[in-house]
Amino acid sequence: MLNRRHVLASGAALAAGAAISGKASAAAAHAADHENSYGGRDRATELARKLRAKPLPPGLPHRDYMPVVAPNTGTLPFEIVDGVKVFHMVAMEFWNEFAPGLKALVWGYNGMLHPVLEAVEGERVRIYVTNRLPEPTTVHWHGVYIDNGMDGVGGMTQKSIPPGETYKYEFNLVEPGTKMYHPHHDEMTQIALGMTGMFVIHPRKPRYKVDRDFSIMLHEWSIVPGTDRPNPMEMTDFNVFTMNGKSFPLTHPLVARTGQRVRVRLGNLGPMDHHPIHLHNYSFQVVGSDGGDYPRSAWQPETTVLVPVGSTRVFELDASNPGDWAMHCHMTHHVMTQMGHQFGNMIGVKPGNLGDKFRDLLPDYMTMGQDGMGAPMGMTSLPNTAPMTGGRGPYGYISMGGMFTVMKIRDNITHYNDPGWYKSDVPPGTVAEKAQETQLRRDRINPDRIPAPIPGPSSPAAAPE
Ligand SMILES: [Cu+2]
Repeated sequence: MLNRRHVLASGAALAAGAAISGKASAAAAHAADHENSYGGRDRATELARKLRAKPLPPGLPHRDYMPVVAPNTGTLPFEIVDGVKVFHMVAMEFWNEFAPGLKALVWGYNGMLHPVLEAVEGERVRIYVTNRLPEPTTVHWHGVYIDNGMDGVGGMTQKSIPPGETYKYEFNLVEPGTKMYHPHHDEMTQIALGMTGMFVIHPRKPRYKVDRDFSIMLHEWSIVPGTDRPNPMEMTDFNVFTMNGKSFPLTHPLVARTGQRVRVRLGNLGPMDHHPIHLHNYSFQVVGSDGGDYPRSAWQPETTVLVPVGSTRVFELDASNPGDWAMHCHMTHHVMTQMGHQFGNMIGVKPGNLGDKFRDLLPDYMTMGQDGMGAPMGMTSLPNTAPMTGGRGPYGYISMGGMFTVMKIRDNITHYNDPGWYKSDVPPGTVAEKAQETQLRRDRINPDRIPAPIPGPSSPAAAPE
């Protein structure tokens, strides 16, 4: 007959057995996870060996990987020659339209700002770089495990590429990840003028697949209103903020279908500022960086991910809720375009014709928002100057510009062209709207006791339709 002690003892034995098998499977999971991030000294040795080993055959889009979508920019084309993937990058100057009304001369590659280099783990790439700039340049492959002489540090690991010449970089891609590239010669000038890009190296065998894979390079610029050259001397007061070279409303939306798994790769090689990028509605998982995929145990639920200068961050989400979801930098001045910071706070002031008077002396002067700054400010007196804030939306003026875009999730779409605004699909009764007096009274709010707006110097700041 079992007594209480027996029961306790056998229970303890069962528990111990469970703990052992639990420990074993946890250890296996931990080892698998670990391999994706560190993998130990053996893996490090293996990487070094693979640098000089025979490469794997070149990977092809749609067969070996699903290409990334880089809104507003493109992916660099390649040729395959004798089992090597060949790219040709041309460093050059060209015009970029940042926002409606604002164009400037920038430096980039192949006539594009931030074009994506896309390749596959294990293959070999040969990248020609032609320098059509007025000064030497190099390309550094940021985060890429590489032969030292291919690292692109001008004067240290190679001779900088003189104007007019073409240099050749060639290496095996031994590690996948969301990497980047940029010059390592006169970085201050060349990066400030736009010479940065994403270098996406797809894994040969993905651990899992996603349905949409977006790539966005963040950048900041200093362009004095009325001028058309970004100023590389600027250290703090940037006034144009872009995603793949565009400010809202020129940023293309990120379109996905309800139910899809969506990946967003963000890179930041801007001169000085980190960008906390926020996506509305969704708690996403941060799954990797330029250091590689995070082990699943390190995935972190967030709604904002800080993308520091010199880093990439990758997040993923399950798109379960349709709508137009804003995705933007959460620094308030980074969702603005050009504005003057050097003048006083005008909130509550009656400016009259102050602006005209100041502009006689200071051509880039603009009087700033005495009723707040949510309404469009065209600054029409200045040529080549963007409005400070966003653009027209389905319900009125969107008072944000700069580093702002929209993730558009839709049910049952069959293509990824811009589906327009969600307003046309919105389920009835799900939009914030003017409260009715009967509703207020029902909910014990007395409409007669609601305070009047603050009397302003002009009529209350109404956003124009
Ligand atoms: Cu920012």
